Amino acid sequence: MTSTITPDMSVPAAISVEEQQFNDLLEADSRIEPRDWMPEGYRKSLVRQISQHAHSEIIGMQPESNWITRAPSLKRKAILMAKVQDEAGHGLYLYSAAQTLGATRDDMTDALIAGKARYSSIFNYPTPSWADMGSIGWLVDGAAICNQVPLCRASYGPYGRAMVRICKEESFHQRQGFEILLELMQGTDEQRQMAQDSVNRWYWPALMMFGPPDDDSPNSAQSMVWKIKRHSNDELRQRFVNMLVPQAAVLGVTLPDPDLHFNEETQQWDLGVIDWTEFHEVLAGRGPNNAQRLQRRRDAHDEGQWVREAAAAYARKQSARTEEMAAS
Ligand code: FAQ
Repeated sequence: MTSTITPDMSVPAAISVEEQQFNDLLEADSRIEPRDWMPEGYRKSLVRQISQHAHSEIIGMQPESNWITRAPSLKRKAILMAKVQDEAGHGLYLYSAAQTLGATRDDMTDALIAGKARYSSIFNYPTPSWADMGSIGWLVDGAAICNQVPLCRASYGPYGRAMVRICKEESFHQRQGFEILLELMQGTDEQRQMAQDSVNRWYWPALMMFGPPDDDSPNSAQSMVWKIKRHSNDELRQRFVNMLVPQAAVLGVTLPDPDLHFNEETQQWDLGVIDWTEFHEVLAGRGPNNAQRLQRRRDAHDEGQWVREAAAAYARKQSARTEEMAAS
């Protein structure tokens, strides 16, 4: 045990050598690796955030996969298919990162299909038009990048490293969404209308992706001490809006917030009031598509049962063969 002297030189708090090493690594902005000692709360918080993030990527495949068969050209279809596959890959990196903390893939999947795990609120909204593929790329992937670039510096090594690759791919996703909207905005009146209608529907839910306001965000303070989160929810939301305004001008779309205005003093774009009731309704499972998203995930899990069984049988055979060869 070592003891630390508290700033007021009062009762010294005793902490273990391992905890001191953990604190030193954080202080030095180094990475915590799976072999390192870590407080149980740190491990739990990471499993919570990383598994929610993984579930978001997997459920997030559904709103777009809806359009793969209906994309307006072969090229658009190939791009969309590649994007949706990327999201599956992101889910896999993230589940793997959570597994390094002792979480099992089966437990995480069971929690998701039982409706006990969270995933991002944004994926409970419908995609009735092709322009929604543009809005998801521009707004949803755009918000994801704003939120996730700082996570590349998350203190937990496997999470931070997974985020580096994910962010590179999200950047491509964001640009392809922007380009879909740009093409629609340069098209007919009907296409412009379709793009604007889609932006109107996705703008506010995209702002909600950053999580509740700072004074209603129970996990933020501790996550920031542990250097999992580097910025608060409101800070990142503000950064996102500042980034969107000039991009909306290039596209020629209007952001559906009549109160949005530039604040000369702060040099930021002040936004109107977010409807947090809607956010809490979606989190409580009462969003437009919650039931459908979960049902689809359950069906996919059931339909994949034979694949999991076949893979397990193959793995058993391979290890029996390896053992036989080692024994001979
Ligand atoms: N939806 O105390 P905080 C993507 C929950 S990936 C649902 O502020 P925290 C890629 C929160 O979990 C999108 N739940 O929590 C893609 C907590 O509940 P708990 C996902 C939300 O963790 C693009 C409670 O509210 N990205 O888009 C949401 O400090 C296109 C209190 O909140 C990530 O997961 C929400 N929006 O901050 C895929 C990024 N917001 O666990 C396909 C990593 C909050 O106490 C197509 N995660 N909650 O029961 C994070 O950065 C953080 O976890 C936050 C929330 C910022 C999401």
